[in-house]
Amino acid sequence: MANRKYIVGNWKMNGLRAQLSDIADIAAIAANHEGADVGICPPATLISAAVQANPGFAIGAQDCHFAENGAHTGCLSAAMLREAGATYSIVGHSERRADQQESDAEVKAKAEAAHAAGMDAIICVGETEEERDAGQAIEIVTVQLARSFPADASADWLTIAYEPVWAIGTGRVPETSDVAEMHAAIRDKLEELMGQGSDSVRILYGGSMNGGNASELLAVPNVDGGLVGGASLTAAKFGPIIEAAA
Ligand code: G2H
Repeated sequence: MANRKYIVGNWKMNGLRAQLSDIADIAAIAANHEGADVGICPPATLISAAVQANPGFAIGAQDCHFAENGAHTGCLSAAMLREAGATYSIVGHSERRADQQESDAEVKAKAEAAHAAGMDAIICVGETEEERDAGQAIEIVTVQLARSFPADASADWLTIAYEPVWAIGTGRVPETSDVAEMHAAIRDKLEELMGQGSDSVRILYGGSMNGGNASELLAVPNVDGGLVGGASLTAAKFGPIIEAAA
């Protein structure tokens, strides 16, 4: 049976208090499309206000630290984000893997920290353009997934996002046949890693998803939703993606 679609907006480093009205508009659209799960991950500074203004709408974090607390200037623990109202956290986004040199082991620890603090986790994996051109995409992504994979994983709290690095914010998307091949490979790897229950772990596609390509991408086997960046910043752009999923 197909999994219920899950559409998550990743606002990255975008959004001041003035943009809270966009979250309210998106939450209203989501409330009218109960056929899909929808959420927004704003910058951490907006989590608390977004939660308070939109009860029942799923607000998440874009990252969390793997440590419970301590001398990590500028970082936020999973418990802090949960206390602010986030119910899930993205971990291992390729921008963090590249900009902050996050390793697979750190991503694994972050997913476990999120779960320990009572949040769900969305683990991101994806290959670079060079790796795809070299024919290594599936090997790179499945190894990344295995090394980033948390202990005690369960579909109750874990989601995977496949985001080819070269498709992020570029307007380029892979052929649907390539998306299908990669999502099938991720599904197989999940079965190997966790056995029973792996079919229920949702695998999102991310990378230049928009209102024009969402229907086609969401129809690909094993694509259980989308992790959306630029096209999640306004209701006008995000609404059509929610509609395509619901
Ligand atoms: C991929 C995605 C959101 P965009 O990073 O996670 O961003 O949709 O802008 O490519």
